[in-house]
Amino acid sequence: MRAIVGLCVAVLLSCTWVSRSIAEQTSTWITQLPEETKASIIWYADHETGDLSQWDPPNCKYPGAGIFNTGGEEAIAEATDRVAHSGLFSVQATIRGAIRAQHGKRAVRLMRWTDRPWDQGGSHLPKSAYYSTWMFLPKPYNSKKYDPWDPGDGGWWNVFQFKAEDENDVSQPTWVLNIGHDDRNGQLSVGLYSPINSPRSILQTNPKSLPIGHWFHVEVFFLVDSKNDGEITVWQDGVKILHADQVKTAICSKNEHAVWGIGNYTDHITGGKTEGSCSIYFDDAAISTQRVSQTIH
Ligand SMILES: [Ca+2]
Repeated sequence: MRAIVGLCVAVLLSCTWVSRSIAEQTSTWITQLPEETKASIIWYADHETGDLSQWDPPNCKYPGAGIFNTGGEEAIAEATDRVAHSGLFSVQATIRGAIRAQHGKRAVRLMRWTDRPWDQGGSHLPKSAYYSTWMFLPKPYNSKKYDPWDPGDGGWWNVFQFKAEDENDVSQPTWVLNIGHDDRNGQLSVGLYSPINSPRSILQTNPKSLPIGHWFHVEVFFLVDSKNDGEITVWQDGVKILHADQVKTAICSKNEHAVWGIGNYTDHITGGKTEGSCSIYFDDAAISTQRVSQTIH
């Protein structure tokens, strides 16, 4: 009898420890932000639901968001516990078959254009806001294209983008954060590309390299304007790395709203297990009216 009681106590203690342990692990980065910063968050995804319902809410006719993949079974977005910035889960964005632009584009796109589903009283995202996410690159991927098979774009790898609808209500990219590869030292860094401005590319003068196998934070301030009064500023781990103002950030005054997304999108990449395959991770993504990376040092 004494042995049975002892066993029960041991099991109870063990259960208590497990539940506390999980609770501690699921206390996410966002819940630990300063109160004022936390109060400015319009929307976030920490993926602690263990699925992608924060990006693609079920049972909504008009979610104001969604997951848009290109490439059939060669583009997969899924929640994973393989790595997590905080809590237990992140989102894994995987593409395969992105080889020398010969098989077309492969894309995972996690997109938002409202603060909450239209069905639940959602509104367009504000005219200006901060868009952020933690990212994890497990390998030093390289999207650069080389002669003689470079079709002329030199390579691109879109991991964070803004879009807007044109006069015909067709969604088009406005500003893209690409990850580029420096062949001289093998380092990766973020650059901006905008097909609706001139010049189209803005690169860092002294590129801040991206870590491989470690989480890093990317935050963008985006002010929407279809004339030339828009603004975009990029911080990496709380350090300002890119900026443009007096630029176009929407295509037409009719659709002066931000559409934001993160993902894994290219037509050529190496550095993974096989040519054309690439998995990257995102966690603790947020839209806010205050800069969340002020707390990162
Ligand atoms: Ca998480």
